[in-house]
Amino acid sequence: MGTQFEEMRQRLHHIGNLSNYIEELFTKLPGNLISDKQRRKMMKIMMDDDELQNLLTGLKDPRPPRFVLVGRTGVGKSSLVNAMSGRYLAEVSDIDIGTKEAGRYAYEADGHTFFEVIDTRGIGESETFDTQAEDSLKEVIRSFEPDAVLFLQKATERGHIDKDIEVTKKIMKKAADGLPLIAVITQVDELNPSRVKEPDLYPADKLRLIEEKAGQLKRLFANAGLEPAAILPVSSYIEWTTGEDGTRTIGFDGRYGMEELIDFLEDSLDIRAAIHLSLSIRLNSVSERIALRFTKVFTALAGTVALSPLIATDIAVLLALQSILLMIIAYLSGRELDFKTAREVLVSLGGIGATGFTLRMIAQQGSKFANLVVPGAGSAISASIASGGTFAIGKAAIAYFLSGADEKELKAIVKQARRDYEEEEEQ
Ligand SMILES: Nc1nc2c(ncn2[C@@H]2O[C@H](COP(=O)(O)OP(=O)(O)OP(=O)(O)O)[C@@H](O)[C@H]2O)c(=O)[nH]1
Ligand SMILES: [Mg+2]
Repeated sequence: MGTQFEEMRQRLHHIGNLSNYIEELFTKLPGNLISDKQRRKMMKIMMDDDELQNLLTGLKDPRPPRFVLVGRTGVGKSSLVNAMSGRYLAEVSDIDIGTKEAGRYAYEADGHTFFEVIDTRGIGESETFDTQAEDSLKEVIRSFEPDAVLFLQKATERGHIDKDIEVTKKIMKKAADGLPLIAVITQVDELNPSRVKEPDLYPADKLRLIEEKAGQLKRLFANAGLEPAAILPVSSYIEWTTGEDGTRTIGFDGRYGMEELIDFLEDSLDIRAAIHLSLSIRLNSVSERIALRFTKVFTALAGTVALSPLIATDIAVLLALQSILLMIIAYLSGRELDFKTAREVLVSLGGIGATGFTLRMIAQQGSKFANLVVPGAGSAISASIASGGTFAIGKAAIAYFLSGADEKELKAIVKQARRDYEEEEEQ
């Protein structure tokens, strides 16, 4: 898949092993910043945190997303998979699953599997899809352990939608209970005026038709007692250009709604599948996305740390935690996992007053940082200040290390992060 991919995959894998060397990271903090007792307590809090452990597992063992695709022949299942990945993938028959209504496939390019799917294209048309066929399909789907069910319906379809929804209902109930059901309205470019293929140029009328379709499908699902996790209209329209060596690249890009679909999948799939998805199709922004995940996890951790009686009054503990977050984000940008890089950004943010007194203090302390005096009980940090500050620091570090923002931009980002955090707190 290319060296950039391989490098990033290894970098993520390395961070995934964080549990193994968290202790080592703590030792990279300057001496007597925090006591041994605090260090042990902090380590325990981190090791016990499900969100953090979950994220680490995903980074260590990414695997292709597994979808059950429900949609008739020609609805655009294969095209959707290509459109999501932006590549012309090979549909490889994976194993014979012994039912004629469905097949299991891997979508591949350059020896890399992007997705694994069970394609149920045959069900709708089949006259022989009886209880027995249903049961065997149920077993097949269960052992496949899908991440989600994708229901596909053409935007221009008028017939048999009810029947397709019934089939979906059966599948959900029998084999996919509790999984996200994502309804995808395909080929929206074919809605009037169908000659307009350029998504940015869709006229208001076309956009209105798209919205109507989504509303209509939602009602049909509701009538059947089903509520999809999302209803997403897309166009997978791509004109491929074939090169001399037979490889296909995008000639004309008419994709619509694809970013929304991928965003939704990243948020709702199992973490290992979500990270594989980011890594295979959003390589350029994957480090930023992972950094944001870490920022969220550490934002919650900071709250827990601030509430822990052992360390509640100690600002240095919060700094230690934030430093580790910074080391991780710096590492995602390709730098060393060391305290020096973390401090570099803490100090530069201190200069712009990022998180109020916390950072100004470090900036002033400079080389005396190691001797930071434990503030008295009066300066105990509340959980919400600890979390808010950590969130702002994470966002600023992402901007600094990964987007190369300048000081002015950083200021705005930090301000925005604090507002975002406060808004979320209020909800
Ligand atoms: N205009 C337009 N055509 C599309 C779109 N998606 C798919 N098509 C076309 O519709 C036809 C069927 O698309 P496929 O992706 O092969 O459909 P499928 O669901 O995989 O079909 P089976 O593999 O037979 O089950 C092809 O000619 C595609 O080029 C789209 O978003 N817009
Ligand atoms: Mg197909």
